[in-house]
Amino acid sequence: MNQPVLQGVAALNVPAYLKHQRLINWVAEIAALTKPAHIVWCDGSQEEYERLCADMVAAGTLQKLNPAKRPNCFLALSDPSDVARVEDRTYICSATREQAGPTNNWIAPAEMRATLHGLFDGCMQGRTMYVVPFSMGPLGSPIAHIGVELSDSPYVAVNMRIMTRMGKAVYEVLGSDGEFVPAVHSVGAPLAAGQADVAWPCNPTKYIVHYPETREIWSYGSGYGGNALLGKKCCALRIASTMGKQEAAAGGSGWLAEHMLILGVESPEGKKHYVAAAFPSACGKTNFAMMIPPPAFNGWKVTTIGDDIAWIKPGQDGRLYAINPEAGYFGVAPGTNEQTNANCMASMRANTIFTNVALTDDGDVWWEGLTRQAPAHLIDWQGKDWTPASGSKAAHPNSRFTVAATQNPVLDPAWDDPAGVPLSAFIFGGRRSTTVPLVTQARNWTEGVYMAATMGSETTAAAAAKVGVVRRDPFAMLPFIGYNMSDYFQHWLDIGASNPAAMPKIFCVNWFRTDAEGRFVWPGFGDNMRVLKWMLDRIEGNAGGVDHLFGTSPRFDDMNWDGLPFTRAQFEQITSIDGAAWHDEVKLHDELFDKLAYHLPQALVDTRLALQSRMAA
Ligand code: SAT
Ligand code: MN
Repeated sequence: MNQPVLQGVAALNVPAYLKHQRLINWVAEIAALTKPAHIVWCDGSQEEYERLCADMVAAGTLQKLNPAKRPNCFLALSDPSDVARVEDRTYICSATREQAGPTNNWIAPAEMRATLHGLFDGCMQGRTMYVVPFSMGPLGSPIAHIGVELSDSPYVAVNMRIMTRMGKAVYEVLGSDGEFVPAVHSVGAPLAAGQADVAWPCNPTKYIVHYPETREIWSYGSGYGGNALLGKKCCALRIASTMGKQEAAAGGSGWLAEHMLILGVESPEGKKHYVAAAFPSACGKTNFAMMIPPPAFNGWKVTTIGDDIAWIKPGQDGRLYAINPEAGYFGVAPGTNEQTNANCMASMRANTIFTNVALTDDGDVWWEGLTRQAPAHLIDWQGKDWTPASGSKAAHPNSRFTVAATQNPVLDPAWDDPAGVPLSAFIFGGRRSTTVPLVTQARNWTEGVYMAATMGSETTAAAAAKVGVVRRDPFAMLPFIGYNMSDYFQHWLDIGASNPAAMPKIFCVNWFRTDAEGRFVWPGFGDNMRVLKWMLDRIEGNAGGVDHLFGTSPRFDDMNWDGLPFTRAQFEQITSIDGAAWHDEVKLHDELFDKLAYHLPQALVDTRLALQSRMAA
């Protein structure tokens, strides 16, 4: 291979096994721009992972946890300013503003390129640039896509190894001319000669930028989660959603990249269904994906395909097939415990990277909700002494664990199947303390798309913004659609129209209604199995329900209550439909549709009109 010579920066040192000249040239070009002191081509090996972790321990970025309590586990504490996705700094730089649509930040590509060129010039000085090849989806699967992330963060390199199929084998799939998504990431903190590093370098200026036309990702200034692990939200949702739409526009069937968990549920008789469920960030997707059914559901099994992202394509038979493009979980720690998610607790007993949780005196981790009683002393997520009297949170509300899917004791046997699994249902769930009932089935595809499109949710700590305000979050994809949202709605309608009889049934759920004291009424977690069971019975055609304004919901007697002391009055509290509240709710749908008027599908407008006339009747 031709090894471009770099002026004044690190030698490229391209490994002999790499046969892709375009990729090599791109790495050379980015190195010439960013000027790293060293370049490391990640091979994805265990040895490399251990070496990078040891380097980060030496640098103070990671702390090794007590091997007797958490073998091969590490703790990273971020800069206090770098703890979540930055939606207001996230851009979709398509050729025109209309292509990005009113829900995305947009700057003309040429202008953004000029800005980023300035920021990236020399931004890796004094640091190592890691070349991180990754596959989203099983290596070589026809559904999978390959990306390469260039990052000056070793934390990113090791997290990407857990979260994706990362390493040398990716180059074999790429061959000498395969397509890949180029992704450039810098923490934006160059080091002058002799300048000491900090534990978590980052920059107050942040840019998370996507160019859908060229399928490029550029991320600057943050080392955290979805801002920096570019295979996840940036590639597997924003770029991939655009790809799925583009393929439809080019005359193919098109496909969907969705913010959905995928789970398998098997009855005691051995009948198995797969369902995909969309919830906004930090609304319990990981818990739902690893759910343990309550004792009364003896013999029922829930297994995990994925906990955050689904890529979904029509198969030969017209049904929709889903894969999980990821290989690990980057889940929210607070609230996770042996009662809420025992499978998750088992997953993170070893080989886990924790970020922004608290450290116990015996070298283990702790977060709010892990135990009923907090330890008497901790080091909090900001590295400070903490006691229960401190009055602050010991773990950041968006603190996370990174763990390989293969550590999940209920991993579905088909989780790595390149063909994907056929879906029987889509579930859409928001976090709403009022208004939206426990569960509703859409009477047809269009009604289901309407439900998903108008979904609202109270915001969580996963994004750097005000928490707890209701915002419209269509399909739980507001921060993740890489193109115009109205075109995305149309894409969903088109996929449904391709084979209506074979489509999954659509449901919307709300686990989060509260009582007058603000307490959740629905027990959630394993008891969500009761709702899932009603859905499966509906799919099989043997569960009752009652039709109302916007769909079909179970009556108390349509659900299985074995082993749960849940009263009719409580059921009423979480399923009642308050006419006045719905009047206001539909006004908010109107506001959303006004905002999305350009290209808004007429079918959704008609659905809203029908809803309004039912309300008036
Ligand atoms: O985007 S993150 O990976 O940081 C978390 C999320 O929003 O789901
Ligand atoms: Mn997510």
